[in-house]
Amino acid sequence: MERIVWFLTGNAGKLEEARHHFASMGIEVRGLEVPDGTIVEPQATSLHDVATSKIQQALPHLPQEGGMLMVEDAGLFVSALNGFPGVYSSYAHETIGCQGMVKLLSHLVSEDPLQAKKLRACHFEAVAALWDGEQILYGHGVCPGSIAMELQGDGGFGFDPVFIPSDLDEHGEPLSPETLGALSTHGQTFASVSLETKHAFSHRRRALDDLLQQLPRS
Ligand code: ITT
Repeated sequence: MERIVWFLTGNAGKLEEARHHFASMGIEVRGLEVPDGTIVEPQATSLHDVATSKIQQALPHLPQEGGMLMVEDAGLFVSALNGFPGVYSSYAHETIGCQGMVKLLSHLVSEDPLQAKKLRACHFEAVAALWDGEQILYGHGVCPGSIAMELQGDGGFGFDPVFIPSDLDEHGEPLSPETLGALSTHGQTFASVSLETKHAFSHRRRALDDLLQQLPRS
């Protein structure tokens, strides 16, 4: 029988990415609907704590037919802003958006592209938490990169139009900004590349892989 993961998320982009990824494992991902106001986003300072709180709040709403329950919390951490917006990324995206992020960093420019990348360094981070029926398993993923000088591309969601991932080595691991990798978006943002390409780099894919490794195969 196909395994089911109920994914609590209000973000259609995240649901699509998780579906795409879990399908290869024969796991069906379904969106978990809960009445408005059921889940209170905690004022926590770590993605791990936010994810744990949401799992605990959502557990009573797991459908009778059973299955696993997953939440995944992500954020964009900008070095020059001491990690802001981090756990507040959703709010920052709703308020200042990608345009505001570019504006916040507009003073961080250099004619040297490498220096510019370093000044505008950031990373996406994701924590996926999954209730497997007995315990909560956690997966963690990071994707380093830099903030683009302007919005680019119309795919993806959230801060994708301003996020340029760092290159990857031949094993798919991220490299420091000065190193040219085996896989590169050549300065393109996540919003300018295919979902497959985003997945090769993405914090979400890494967090979900980390989680999948902890699940029994059947
Ligand atoms: P949930 O209902 O699942 O919590 P959310 O949109 O609030 O959906 P997160 O808290 O995980 O999602 O992420 C916070 C924000 O960080 C999100 O709204 C985006 O603006 C940004 N973000 C997270 N992952 C991203 C990605 O892969 N690409 C672009 N932006 C991303």
